[in-house]
Amino acid sequence: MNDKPREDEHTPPATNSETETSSLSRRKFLGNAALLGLSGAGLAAGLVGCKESAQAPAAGGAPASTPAHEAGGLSYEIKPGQLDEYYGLWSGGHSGEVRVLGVPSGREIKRIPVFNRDALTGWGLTNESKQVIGTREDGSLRYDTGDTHHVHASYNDGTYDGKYAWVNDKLHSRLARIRLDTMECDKITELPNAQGFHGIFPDKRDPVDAAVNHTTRVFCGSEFALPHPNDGNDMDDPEKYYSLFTCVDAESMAVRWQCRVDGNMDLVASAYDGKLAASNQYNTENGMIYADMMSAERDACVFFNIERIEAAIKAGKFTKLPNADVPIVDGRKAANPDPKTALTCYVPVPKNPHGVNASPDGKYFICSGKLSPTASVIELTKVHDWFAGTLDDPRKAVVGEPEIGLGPLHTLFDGRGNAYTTLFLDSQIVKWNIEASIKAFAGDKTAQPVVDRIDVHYQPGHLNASMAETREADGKWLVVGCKFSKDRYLPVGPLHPENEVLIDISGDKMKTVHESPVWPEPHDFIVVRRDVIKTRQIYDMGEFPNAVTDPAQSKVERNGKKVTVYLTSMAPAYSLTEFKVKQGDEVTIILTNHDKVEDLSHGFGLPKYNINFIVNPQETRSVTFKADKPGVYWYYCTHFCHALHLEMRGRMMVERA
Ligand code: CUK
Ligand code: CUA
Ligand code: CA
Repeated sequence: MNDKPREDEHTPPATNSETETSSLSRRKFLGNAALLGLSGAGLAAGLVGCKESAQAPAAGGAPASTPAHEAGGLSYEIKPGQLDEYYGLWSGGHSGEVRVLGVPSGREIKRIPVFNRDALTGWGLTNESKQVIGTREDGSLRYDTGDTHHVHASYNDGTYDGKYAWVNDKLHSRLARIRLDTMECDKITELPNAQGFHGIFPDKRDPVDAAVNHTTRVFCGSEFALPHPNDGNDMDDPEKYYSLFTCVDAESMAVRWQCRVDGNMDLVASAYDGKLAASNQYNTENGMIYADMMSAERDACVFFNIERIEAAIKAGKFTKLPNADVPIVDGRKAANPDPKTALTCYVPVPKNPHGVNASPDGKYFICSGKLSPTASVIELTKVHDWFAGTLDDPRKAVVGEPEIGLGPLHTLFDGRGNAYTTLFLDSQIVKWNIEASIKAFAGDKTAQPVVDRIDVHYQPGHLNASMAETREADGKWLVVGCKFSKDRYLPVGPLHPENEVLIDISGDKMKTVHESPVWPEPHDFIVVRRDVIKTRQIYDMGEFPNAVTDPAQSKVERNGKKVTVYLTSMAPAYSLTEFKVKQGDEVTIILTNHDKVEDLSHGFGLPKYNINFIVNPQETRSVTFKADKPGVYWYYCTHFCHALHLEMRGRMMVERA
């Protein structure tokens, strides 16, 4: 095993003992050497170390090939024909999509195109999807790139209600909603006055109306400061740059309000009482370059008093920017001198924190250190005390600060009082006890916060545990998203997959039971009990206002140069085996799938016109294009549907003008 001391602190220790924590105190805050680990060169050096230790068995004692249940843990094997216990909703990173995985198997079940184009489903090509994504005046997509980071689902009474999931687009600052009954994106909102829209979190109940105990808002943080309005003024004057926290209505997806802050925002969390939302801030310095962003020893976790913000808006205490009709309140410290009326509370936490997560008992938010080997435990009643004017210093809301390892990023929970934090630089997961960390912080020398640690391969970012962001956290499975897979899979050229690791957390010791490669780059995921999500297997034809409800209505309708083709499908045929249009026509094809059988989707591919989409059972989709090339074009079914699938085709004949 790997027992010789290493200088390279990115090398994952191959042991599974608590004794390493003692060495952490010598490295209280990361110096320049460790910071190098965050840069490309340092990271590469770290990965060389990873490769060596990869020869050693996985930490936790057992080689990965030992089934967990043999060692007395959970059974994770899902036999053919068996269904998984949990849905996993995964972000797809800069692929722009969301994915649905089964947990614990790790099987990818579905991809949900959101901010990307998708050749299979026609997302980004059909008129219906273009309307959701948004178009420019010429009808082209407003954007066909995106960068999804954080997926979170809607709540009722502190747990998931299976209605919606939301995901952010960091690239163009958009928030997308996915309806979970069909697992399709149904709305996208572009946030005004924002770049680097990163953290999102739905509220868990209404802070104003106590009777409403489900999600009505989604909170959005933005990482990058801008001059406002961002129209070319003040570009050389960083003093004028600032960031806005945005609240979006969960149902209408309209932007409700924005709140100006000091510093920037990164991740977002919402409290179980519905009254507080928070964002960790790594750039309280308002630096424009990274060296400036790391100059302060402490940054902050900023808390938003939602009820006060909404009351201020109701009372007309807001401003607006000329480019968007959105009320903006001022949450800067200077604008909020009296805690009893303050809209925001800035809780100081160590250097460049990353991640903020709400413990399932509703009591704490955990903010990771990133450049400090600590996590900060913030007690929410104390934040409320500060807002009530009975706590003099917001720093006193920090009630625990355990030293847990290098490069802590994200923290999740097992519902039994333990927290699990990814250590990016150490390539480990550390399990620690929240109450023990509070005792230790209060001076109890016998309290030992760190319970266990385990190696993962390599450089973990997010992690999540089953139902861990709800009151029903069940402490069974922990999934870890590793940013580097390095040597874990057959080599496939320069671009590597990421590595997802499944850890059994049901016992005292964590046990790694499974790994799988994933297409880059999931950032975050939630693991939802399968009974929470109730999907529909077929659509209702009546949902589509343009449905061709009777195959007998199939026809070509002309209105000047605009031609509409009404078409239906029923295996193994389209209702029209040929139709004629004229060169120069603007053609809209509306296709309704009349098959009512589960899993019976049809495709529609039209050669040389760049058309390819599918229609699911009882669904209607349409496409519009210019018939600019004369000739015969065989449209055909792209989605295998029937023994006569290959015969399912017809001719579009474009007559020469
Ligand atoms: S961020 Cu990716 S590891 Cu966008 Cu959630 Cu922390
Ligand atoms: Cu219809 Cu294949
Ligand atoms: Ca900083």
